[in-house]
Amino acid sequence: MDESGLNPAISAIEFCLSHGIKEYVICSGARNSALIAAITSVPDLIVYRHPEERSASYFALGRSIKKHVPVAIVTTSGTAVAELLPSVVEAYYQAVPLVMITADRPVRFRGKGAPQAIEQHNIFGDYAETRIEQWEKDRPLHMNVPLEEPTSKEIENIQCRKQTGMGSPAVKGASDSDTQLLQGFLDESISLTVIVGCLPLAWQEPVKAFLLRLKAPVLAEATSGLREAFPPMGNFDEPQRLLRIGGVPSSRLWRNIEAREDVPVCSVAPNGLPGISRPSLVVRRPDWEVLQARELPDEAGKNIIQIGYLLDKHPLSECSWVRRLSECIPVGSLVFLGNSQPVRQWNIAATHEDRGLRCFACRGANGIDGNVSTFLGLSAEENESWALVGDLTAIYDLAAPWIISQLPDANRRIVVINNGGGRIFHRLPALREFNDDQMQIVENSHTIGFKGWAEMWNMSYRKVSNLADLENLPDGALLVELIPDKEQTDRFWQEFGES
Ligand SMILES: Cc1ncc(C[n+]2csc(CCOP(=O)(O)OP(=O)(O)O)c2C)c(N)n1
Repeated sequence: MDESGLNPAISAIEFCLSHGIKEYVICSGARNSALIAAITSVPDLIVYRHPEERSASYFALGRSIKKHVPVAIVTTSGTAVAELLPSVVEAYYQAVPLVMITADRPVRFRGKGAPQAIEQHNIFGDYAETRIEQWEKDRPLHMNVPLEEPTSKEIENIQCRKQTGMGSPAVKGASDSDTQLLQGFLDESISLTVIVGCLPLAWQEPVKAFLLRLKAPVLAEATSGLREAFPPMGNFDEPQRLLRIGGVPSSRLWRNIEAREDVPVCSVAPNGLPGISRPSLVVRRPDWEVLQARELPDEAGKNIIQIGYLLDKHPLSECSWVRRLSECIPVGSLVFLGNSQPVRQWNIAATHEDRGLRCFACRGANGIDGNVSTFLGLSAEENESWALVGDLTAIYDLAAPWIISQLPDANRRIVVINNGGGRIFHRLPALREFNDDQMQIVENSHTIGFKGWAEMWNMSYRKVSNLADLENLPDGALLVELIPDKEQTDRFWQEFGES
């Protein structure tokens, strides 16, 4: 450290520049002023400002997922740092290179309980790399920067000397041993079922080409980007061997596989985790192009879910609304699917017509927090983007729209499916014996409306409870409060039969 004690701030930002980091989401405080000075000393960086670290960090996560490069979130010291944990966990499970640059008080304050000095070193534990030389951009990086109190003169003189470098690609190249392991699994498979969860964008085309060669039954979730290319044809109830590609799927097929110890499973997972507790094969980075796909017996059967008639019968049920949205969201839009039911409902009910919709979700840790912020991060350079989220999910992230005024004008539609609480719990068999009072606690039942939320952030507002209400939507940032029909929704699920 030089005399000023601010060199660590410059070094941290120069490290980021050398790795090509161009976007910085800054949550200010006094302690991180040297970091702010270092960032703003570099021309042509993209700088966002945000007063709420949790939302800000999810916004940065959305930027990083979208651009497939590291994006930095910058905070002051103290609880500001702790606010980042949820998004760091999500980034870890999604193998996203989120970079946390946190200002700290100098090392001599550690363990002393001095003001705004919490134990920040390694605060994210296993979820973030702290050794910059070990960081491989397939997980979050935490740079905790101890800083002395700066003088105004010192701040004035802060200047990064480096420009942004190209940085290396976030996704590492293929691994020969992974390719061989996966090839071995394929060669042993006489019958094989494939389930595809969230795929890194760079994987979508090669995985699609591989699956077209493989000709096995494929259940591709919306976040794989391949759902429309592989309509669900085949026997998914009784898989004999299962290949999972991408993030952990949300479908019942994957949940059931945990107990099916007779079914060998191979996961191709960017985060290297099996996603089930029993033994299975895991590979991270096979070379999709060299994999030999032995043609498997044609197992195509009936379409697994013949739900068209149920959707017609209950046109105002939640799933029918989701189908309707999947048909009327403009072609080519970005779509974010909130956790809880929207992501599941889309997988079940959305049209299989290929309308070029690009679907995203936070399925790393399945949290209902930060969903709106992640959506806004994903939406930054889009002309038309839509989020479908539950009401509690929206309530979790009320500060998210703060960022909208810093984004280019565009059609950003936040659809809150307001069913008065966490209705996913209504369908859980385990809770069937709960009485009304207990269900109220579990579901957090409420009668809150969202008009005031739209007004607070200068968004247009549209309440939707009939199909015609979705017509002629105003341009710009729009909050759609969608009120599904409760009875139709209940009847839909009863007749659909899935819990
Ligand atoms: C951060 C976090 N807290 C709690 C949960 C548990 N949880 C899962 S779904 C859910 C309810 C979500 O309600 P809502 O967003 O209204 O969607 P709905 O169930 O009505 O579709 C909750 C609390 C979670 N996933 N994430």
